Amino acid sequence: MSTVRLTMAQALVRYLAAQRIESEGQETPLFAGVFAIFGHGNVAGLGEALYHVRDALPTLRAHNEQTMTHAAIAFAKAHGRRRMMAATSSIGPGATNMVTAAALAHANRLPVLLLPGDTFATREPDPVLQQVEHFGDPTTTVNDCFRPVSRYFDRITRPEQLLTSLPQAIATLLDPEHCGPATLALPQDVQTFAYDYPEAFFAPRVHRVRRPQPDPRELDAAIAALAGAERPLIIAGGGVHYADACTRLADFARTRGVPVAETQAGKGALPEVHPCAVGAIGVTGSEAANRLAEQADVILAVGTRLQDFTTGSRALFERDDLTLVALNVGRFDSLKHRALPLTGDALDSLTALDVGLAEWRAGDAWRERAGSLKRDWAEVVTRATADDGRDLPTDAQVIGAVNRQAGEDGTVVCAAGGLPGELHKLWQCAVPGSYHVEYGYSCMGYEIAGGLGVKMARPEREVFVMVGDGSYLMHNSELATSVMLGHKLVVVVLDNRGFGCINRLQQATGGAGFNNLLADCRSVPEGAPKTDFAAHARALGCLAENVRGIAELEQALARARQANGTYVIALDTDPLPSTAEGGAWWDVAVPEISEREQVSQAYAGYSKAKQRQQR
Ligand SMILES: Cc1ncc(C[n+]2csc(CCOP(=O)(O)OP(=O)(O)O)c2C)c(N)n1
Ligand SMILES: [Mg+2]
Repeated sequence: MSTVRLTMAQALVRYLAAQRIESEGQETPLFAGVFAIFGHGNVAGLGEALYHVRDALPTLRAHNEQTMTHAAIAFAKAHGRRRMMAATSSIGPGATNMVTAAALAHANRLPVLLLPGDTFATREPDPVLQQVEHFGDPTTTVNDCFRPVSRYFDRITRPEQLLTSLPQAIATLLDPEHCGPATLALPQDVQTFAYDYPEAFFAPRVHRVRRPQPDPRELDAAIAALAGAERPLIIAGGGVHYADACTRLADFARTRGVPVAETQAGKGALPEVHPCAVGAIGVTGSEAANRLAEQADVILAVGTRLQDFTTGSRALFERDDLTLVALNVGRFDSLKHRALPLTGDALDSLTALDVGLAEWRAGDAWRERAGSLKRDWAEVVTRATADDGRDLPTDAQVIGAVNRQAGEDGTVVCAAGGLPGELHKLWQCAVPGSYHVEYGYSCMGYEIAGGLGVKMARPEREVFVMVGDGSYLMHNSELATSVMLGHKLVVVVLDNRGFGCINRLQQATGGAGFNNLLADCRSVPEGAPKTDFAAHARALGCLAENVRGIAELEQALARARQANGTYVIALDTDPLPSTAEGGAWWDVAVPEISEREQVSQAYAGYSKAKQRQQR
């Protein structure tokens, strides 16, 4: 067996560069690159190794470990989990900065390879700078924080461990069911140790994402359930996109007249103009989808985790007389909510259902009802998103302006605040891939970094990041990365002077306005200063302007589209209004007792709503 003598870090990057993926007849490198922030925990070992493969596996310098990893995750999502990136940090704070991003990837079932540096395996110089000492357990390091937020975790304490661990890490990243972050903690000394690796380990390897087939008996049961349905509804989740099943689902729905509602991750599976598209479902759902969910006799949930925002905290559609069929690539998700499970790939399973269902169609009255609810909802959207000339526009009106400017080739990116709910209700998708909202972990500060990852994956699309003042102030430094790398973003900052959505939630639960809007926060007598977002963005190298009202915003958006660099537009918005129509109850626990009368009232309403919740 011929061998090659390499350090562990050199072997690691050589292996990564040799991995390829075949998708839709095209073969590309599996890893588009490595986001890296170096420190003593990775610069000498992994850093030196990355330098030598920088053409095959580019290294990209970012500004914060959490947000660079968000960018890597967004890249993978925009590629339908078929291409991905790695992210490497030093030890200690650099590594723990990535933990939040690992959790985000974990919740959203998205692949990212995390390579945090780790303390010396030999322990010879202990305690090293940034090492947290664990008195009772010297095998523990801060990188153990990655365990609960990784689908695969290993600490490489000997160079030869790569031979068995790396293929498992890659397999996890590509597994449609177990997909999520893979973490290889890399002690800084072991990164530099040399070993005679078999040459064959580095042979180019072409991967394909598996399509697990449904079990014939589960399929028969699902067909029987659907074939007896008069009032069926489909809920499309992110799995529809990842299985590349959007067109198949659109065809299935059209021929059988089944209305399709979408989760946050599923939004855009059907273009808004599709006759069966009835919009968003759940807490931030359309009136059309939610009424249909209440009245359906069979719901086919495809590729969704059925989280509380989708199920209205289990009070929207979980009735005893409803049959829920859960088509999901993962057993974990297809068994939730007492569903009839159909575990398998969404594309192939939809095809199998289609064959088995022969001539079955939804009832005429049901199809007409769906059509008329859809038309009613379209009027709500038009009304909510129209400019009425006010000085402090609503989030909905800003969404209207951005949506008009985004057109066919724009993708909107968002994650936290009041915007995701309004976007879910109101954004009109032209094609799959035009809507990218991270609402599994809903992590403030994902927006700009996520936009960067989307733009890297889909350079042909104009990426519109919509971000609140709170999220912007939490994480904005990857704006500088977007400028440095030449990946253009159009960023719209909605400045409502605080955490608008949490302020509304506080009021809805009977709370006093407290610690959310800047006006309600402890501050110097003259109040918190107004942030000049345009000046801030310009300082980071962006083109930027502050505008007032929707008319000015529309003009600025047109300028931003023409520009060839990252362009930030900030405007003041009203923190109070949100679209009242649509939506469903959301379970947010209210104090059972309080000195505030408003809290007691809220609790009474809360207890009543709880009664509708199926347990
Ligand atoms: C990292 C993180 N911390 C806290 C939260 C809870 N949270 C959700 S939205 C929000 C406020 C967001 O403020 P902003 O971005 O200005 O949006 P707005 O609510 O004003 O629309 C907070 C604190 C979160 N989602 N993520
Ligand atoms: Mg805000």
